Amino acid sequence: MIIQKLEDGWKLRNCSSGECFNAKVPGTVYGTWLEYGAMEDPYWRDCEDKALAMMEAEYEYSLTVTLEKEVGECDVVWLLFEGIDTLADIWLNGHYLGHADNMHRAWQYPVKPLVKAENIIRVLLSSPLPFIRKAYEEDPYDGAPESMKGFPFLRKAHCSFGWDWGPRLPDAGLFRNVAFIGAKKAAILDVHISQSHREEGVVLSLYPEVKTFCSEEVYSCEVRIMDPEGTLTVYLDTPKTVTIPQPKLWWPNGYGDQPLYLVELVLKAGDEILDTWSRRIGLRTMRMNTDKDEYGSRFAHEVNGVEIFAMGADYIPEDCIRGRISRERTKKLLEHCRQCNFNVIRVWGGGYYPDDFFYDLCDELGLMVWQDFMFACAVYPLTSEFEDNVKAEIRDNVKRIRHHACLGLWCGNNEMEMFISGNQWIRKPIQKTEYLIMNERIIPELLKEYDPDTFYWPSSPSSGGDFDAPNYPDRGDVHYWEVWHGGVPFTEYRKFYFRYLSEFGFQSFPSIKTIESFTEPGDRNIFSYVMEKHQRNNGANGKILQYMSQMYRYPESLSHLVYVSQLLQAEAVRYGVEHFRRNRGRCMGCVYWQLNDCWPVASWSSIDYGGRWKALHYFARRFFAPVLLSCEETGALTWSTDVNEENRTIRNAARFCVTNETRIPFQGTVCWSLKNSRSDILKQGEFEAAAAPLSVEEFPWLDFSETEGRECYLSYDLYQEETLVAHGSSLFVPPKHFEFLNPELEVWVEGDEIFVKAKAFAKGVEIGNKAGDLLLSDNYFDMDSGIKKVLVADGGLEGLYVRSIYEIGRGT
Ligand code: BMA
Repeated sequence: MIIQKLEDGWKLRNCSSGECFNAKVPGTVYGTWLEYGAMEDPYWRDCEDKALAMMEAEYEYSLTVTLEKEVGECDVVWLLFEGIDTLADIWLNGHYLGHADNMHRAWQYPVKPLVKAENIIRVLLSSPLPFIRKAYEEDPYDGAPESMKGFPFLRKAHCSFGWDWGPRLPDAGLFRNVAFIGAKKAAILDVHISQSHREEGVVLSLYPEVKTFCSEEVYSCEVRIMDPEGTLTVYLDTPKTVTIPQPKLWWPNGYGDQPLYLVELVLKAGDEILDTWSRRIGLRTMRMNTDKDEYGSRFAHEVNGVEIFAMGADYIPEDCIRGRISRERTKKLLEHCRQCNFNVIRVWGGGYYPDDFFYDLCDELGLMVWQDFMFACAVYPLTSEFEDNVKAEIRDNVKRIRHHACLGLWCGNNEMEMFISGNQWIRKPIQKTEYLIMNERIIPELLKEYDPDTFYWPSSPSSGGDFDAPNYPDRGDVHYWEVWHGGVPFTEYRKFYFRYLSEFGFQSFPSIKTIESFTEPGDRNIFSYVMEKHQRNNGANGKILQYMSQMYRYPESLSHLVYVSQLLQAEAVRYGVEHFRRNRGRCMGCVYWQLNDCWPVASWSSIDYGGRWKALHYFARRFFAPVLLSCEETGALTWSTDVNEENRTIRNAARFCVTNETRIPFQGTVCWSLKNSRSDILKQGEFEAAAAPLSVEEFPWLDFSETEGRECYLSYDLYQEETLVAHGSSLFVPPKHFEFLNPELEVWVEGDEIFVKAKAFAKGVEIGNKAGDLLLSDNYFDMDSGIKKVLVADGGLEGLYVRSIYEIGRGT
């Protein structure tokens, strides 16, 4: 096919004010207005409100373009819009092409009879705001309360109307490529590739969708396969299947490599090449094991026959201003996932289907994708128009994404089965029926046709569908929100043995530099108007403080508050993940909410909008380590947090555990010591660890009931021969009650290494710099007295500082 991209020369006009700018496509209204300095940055202070008001207007894109000669000579010509956000009417040379009303679809119009040498394209974008208001007035279909009423009526990223971490910025535009596409005689519209793993190799069955425009020619297809080493094999004469002997299998990160094969189909008429189509695939089997077992039913990814413990986070759109998203930026984000031992990422259903490069990167980085369809926290009106619209959307996206090695499963929606089964948002009985028709008939039927090889799960969370106990702990996946939304302490995690956690989380503030990026000095208090505008979970700045009071002394400065909030979040999630990994087998997944932010905000993310790692992201590198040493301690937090309780009984004890998530046996030594605040050893011991592949080794309980928890802590290391694999420490009391000594931390640099010296036990050691752009091999760590070295991965070394929990609540 011949492609003429239509990127430059567009004009974009506000139809109310008449303001007009040259615009790039792909692009959006906000992106264009920001480029010309015609609006304030919507992330600055409370400027979001003005940006929202801009979306009451209509906008018009127009382009005058010369048709490329080669395209003009084609037998067919289409005008393709890969993504329109969202309500649009389209004209070519004065002829009306049609109405678009779904940002999740591609829109393509046959235009051969309409194109001329010079062409005028006009796209009128009408406002989404009156549309959803009117629809809601006529027939109220409800959804998440943080979003604008009526959002379920429009197939537009729901979170663009606001979410409990997202602002109301319903941008509009031509956010993906626009092009004239021409084809001569015949074209390959798509190819479905299905894999069968057999003894003789991997058999690929190829199902090309070829469209011919000229009946008398005889066509053939050639298949070319380039293996990961670059060796090309060509298969002639339209083979229906192709066998790859000695296949190099694709594995998720941590279990093996990610070799990729390039599959190319060449459509020919004699020697003339009419069209080519190519995609990169990975050879693997990928399913979910849902077999019944002694606890209920399993829920585990199984790749190449191996059950994988899913470790990762939920992904939301990376920016509300789409032009700020790029392949480079996504690459960095996903690399930061791989560096922290992620093997899965869940694309949450309230955003939009990511660009192709997202999935390409996941293929390369070994990140399995849990892909929600874009339905979240709502009920939807299943009229016949709506049904046709979402069917087309699902078809488009399934065909676009299905060949990717990373695709782990399709999931119907986010949290609909759970909420609807509890009658949330239900005003009339048909809404429940509409849910079932959509998620348990329409979607599975489409998948049967377009991607029968990929596992389908009706909702997240679910126990398999039919409103059968959707958030049940012993079957399927669970969203566990009692910690945070329910307000219970994070120690509750240990009371559960979920099969697969696809959401659980804890909020923190973004880094201080990120806060500075949207505030004036006078705003920098967590209860100020601006700070509350940048906290979308109602009252949650206070909730962070409330949770903080359970663990830490009161931090006097905003800088300390931010630091402690991040440590608190990291400790909470670590507490959960380590427990669930100790229960590998019964539990097979920990996907925390949430990886990233779409603007600068207080939220559950582990990487803030500025791309800065919060403490949680550093913790993730440790708690998702392929071989994890964890300590299940019992002390004040598990026995009694009330210091005034009569006859308060606390039994200090601990049990170590090695979780081996690799496919090779682990042999090593666990060394532990009980130390006082100066890090003098009071007691010590060691265990030989021999953990079989994909298994857990637990050691006996150690009793420390004679120990005064406020004065002593446990320090532990895991060695593999002479190499230190992991280090950690555990307290028997909340840090606020521990009698820290001043570690008198010192920090210095040698080459690209930073050294920290502590004169006493230091907890939550943070190293930072003036610019707030330091990325280190480790940070927010605990250290015994002594010296610790970390590597600088990125950022400057000017204005280096170091602090630890000791400093909190001491008037600094
Ligand atoms: C779950 C998600 C999101 C939400 C998050 C935090 O409910 O599915 O809808 O943002 O928790 O509340």
